[in-house]
Amino acid sequence: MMPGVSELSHSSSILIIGAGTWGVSTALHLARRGYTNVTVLDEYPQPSQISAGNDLNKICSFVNPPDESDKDYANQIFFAALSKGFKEDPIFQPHFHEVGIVMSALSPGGLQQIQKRNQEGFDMTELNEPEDFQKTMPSGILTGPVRGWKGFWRKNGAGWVHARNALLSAIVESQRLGVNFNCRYPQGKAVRLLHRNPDPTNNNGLTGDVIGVETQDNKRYFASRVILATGANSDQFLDFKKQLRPTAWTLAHIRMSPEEAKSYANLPVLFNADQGFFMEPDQDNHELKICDEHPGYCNWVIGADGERRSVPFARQQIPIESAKRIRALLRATMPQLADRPFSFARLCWCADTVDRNFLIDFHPDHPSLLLAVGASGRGFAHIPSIGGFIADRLEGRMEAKVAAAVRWRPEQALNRNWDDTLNRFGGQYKVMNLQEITEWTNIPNGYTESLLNTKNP
Ligand code: FAD
Ligand code: FSA
Repeated sequence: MMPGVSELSHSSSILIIGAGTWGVSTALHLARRGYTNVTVLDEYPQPSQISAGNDLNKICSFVNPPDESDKDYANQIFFAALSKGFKEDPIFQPHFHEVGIVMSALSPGGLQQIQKRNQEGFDMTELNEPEDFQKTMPSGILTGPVRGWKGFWRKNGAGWVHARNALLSAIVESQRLGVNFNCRYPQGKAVRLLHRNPDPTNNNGLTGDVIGVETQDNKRYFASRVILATGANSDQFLDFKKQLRPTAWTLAHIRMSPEEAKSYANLPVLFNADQGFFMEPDQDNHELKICDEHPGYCNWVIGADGERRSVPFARQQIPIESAKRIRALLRATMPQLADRPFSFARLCWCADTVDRNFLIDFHPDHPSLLLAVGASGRGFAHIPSIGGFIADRLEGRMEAKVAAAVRWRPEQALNRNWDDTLNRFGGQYKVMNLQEITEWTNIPNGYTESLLNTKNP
């Protein structure tokens, strides 16, 4: 134990900043382990409208537990744990829909990427011709040309999760187990970390261990341990030394009739690494969510130090170019829906690490601060289990090989190429800049956050 850091016990005060996917999973696991003094802060009421996990649906594929010798051991451990969670945990199991997944691509890079996924032991069919794809769904659905697509259909151990309902389910259970949620503005908005013995002459006073957080209403919360789980907004609290790149993707909904929603039920997820993806419509509100695929959008702002930083902002509109790509995906697959108006759209922010491995570690200079960030655009499916790994790290018992993969690793980001596509394809095949976007959708009632330090929108 580092000098000055209090002993951790089940009655220690633990403050989680961020009630998104990972914050909520952590709260649940801590409560299940018997921690009795857990508080979660969020600036938005539950489920937060800016949480990347607050969504109709998310893709989720299972993997089998890896061998010790697996090159990708840590990642496979994480995936094996989520697989168990969605199969067995009553809080999450009802929200998983095992409808299978059609994985596909157009470009050689995209094809190589989809093949990398661990598929052993699952029921797989290769898909080469448009008709092969069309047959993965009942007739009258994939009526588009599906031209040039190659891929495979995995019929089991994959599907989608009702993301918002899974989040809500975890929140309700955590509350039942005694977790205190303070999720509203301004009381739940963390504005800065509080440090022990801050030295104002050094590094803006950000020295010493972290002992709590100050909220927008000037209130101070003190805790034995602080867990930072603010997703794409995390690098506003401390210098992550370029380890996090806030990056946004885009999604849109179209509304269907109740009858249509029924006839589009139980479809396999359809993912194309170059064009985008969709799942069956939501059966409550009859909305179909569609995403275009691309390496992501950053919002580049030049700081006083001359460095560029991507600064997230919430917007329930998307660039027109993205809307066009979404319609192009529909034209290729379900042209009968391609011209319907969007009922909702938004930017959805996540934070990419250099290698897209998670970042779950204590901060080297602030030993009571645990970072639970860097979900790297693939962190939702981990909702049943990621909190268990975060709790393991908190308790100092994360498996060494896993801890090594998700450690604080600024050396990896020293010469970071901010424009790295990180094996993503589609769109313009490059990371795009929101500062360059002039045309946005104009969907009625779309919310736009105002941010002082960003020009856009
Ligand atoms: P979030 O869920 O975003 O949570 C961060 C929380 O912090 C929010 O609730 C926010 O309100 C809160 N917060 C922020 N600032 C403050 C503050 N100052 N004070 C207090 N609270 C604050 N993953 C998959 O596994 N499968 C998928 O199919 C998939 N699809 C995706 C599609 C899109 C379009 C996007 C963008 C992401 C997708 N992901 C998917 C990734 C996944 O959604 C994220 O990796 C995951 O939700 C990140 O969880 P998080 O807890 O780190 O962040
Ligand atoms: O199979 C998956 O985990 C899909 S994650 C969905 C997605 O939109 C990505 O396709 C995108 O590249 C980014 O990572 C955000 O999430």
